[in-house]
Amino acid sequence: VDVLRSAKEALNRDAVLPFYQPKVSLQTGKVVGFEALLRWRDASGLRSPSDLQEAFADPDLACRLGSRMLSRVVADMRVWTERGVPFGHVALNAGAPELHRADFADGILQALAHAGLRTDQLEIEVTEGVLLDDATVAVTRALKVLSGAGVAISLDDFGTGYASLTHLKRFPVSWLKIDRSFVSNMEADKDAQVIVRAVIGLAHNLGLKTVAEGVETRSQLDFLADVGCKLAQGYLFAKPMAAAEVPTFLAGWR
Ligand code: G
Ligand code: G
Ligand code: NA
Ligand code: MN
Repeated sequence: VDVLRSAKEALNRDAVLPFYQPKVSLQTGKVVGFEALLRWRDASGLRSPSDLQEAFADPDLACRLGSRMLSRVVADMRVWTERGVPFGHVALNAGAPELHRADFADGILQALAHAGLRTDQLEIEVTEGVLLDDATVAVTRALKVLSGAGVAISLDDFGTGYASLTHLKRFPVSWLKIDRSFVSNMEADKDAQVIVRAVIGLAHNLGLKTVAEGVETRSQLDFLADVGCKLAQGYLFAKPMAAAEVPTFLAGWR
């Protein structure tokens, strides 16, 4: 109840905002885009979705948080575009309540069009749980409309659920994000290395591109590059940062 009230207050105070974490190409070393991660400010400081589980479990609040994130992200992308900041793309996370709304896909396409942004400048991240448990006609349709319009879909946290790649191929997913639990286990656990190598190979054979999350060390990065992973994200490159820090970050990147 407390979390719900403080999330509502944050929405009313306009204190919900995206932080941005870069995605780096393992081939070129360039930043190709950013994931937008929700943060909200309250008296105790800056808080993240792990404190907000209850708010995301409330469908109405989850949708309000999601649409606030969309408008904040689009506004940031516009500012960067006007200033010539080469941000690449932004990936927005979307949960089941948002994906079930009949106007979800159209709302995104309208927001992009209104801001004069291209559809390939935005991506949507969904968790495999959404496609396993909640893959209603509405969700499938939303993903088809978005990907058909040029908004790429990423499958987040891959490997934490029980989704098979053949099942996932029924959805218009372009990117597979290998969950950070596999990446962080790779050094200590040879099985995790075998799994990551196999998942990347299978994904590529099925026409999916791969992103590794939670990359913290140089040796994880070298292993991932060696097995052909396309992109990586993690504290090795940068922690999620405020929109205002993005231009400086990009200017200082190699
Ligand atoms: O940033 P942090 O580690 O707290 O993120 C925790 C989880 O919350 C991640 O799994 C992330 O995908 C999810 N998350 C972050 N921002 C959003 C958002 O805007 N919407 C939704 N639905 N989930 C988000
Ligand atoms: O579930 P999702 O993958 O969207 O969660 C992303 C969350 O993981 C963000 O809250 C972000 O702060 C956190 N994160 C990003 N990179 C790293 C990393 O290298 N190590 C750890 N431990 N957490 C990370
Ligand atoms: Na995510
Ligand atoms: Mn993830």
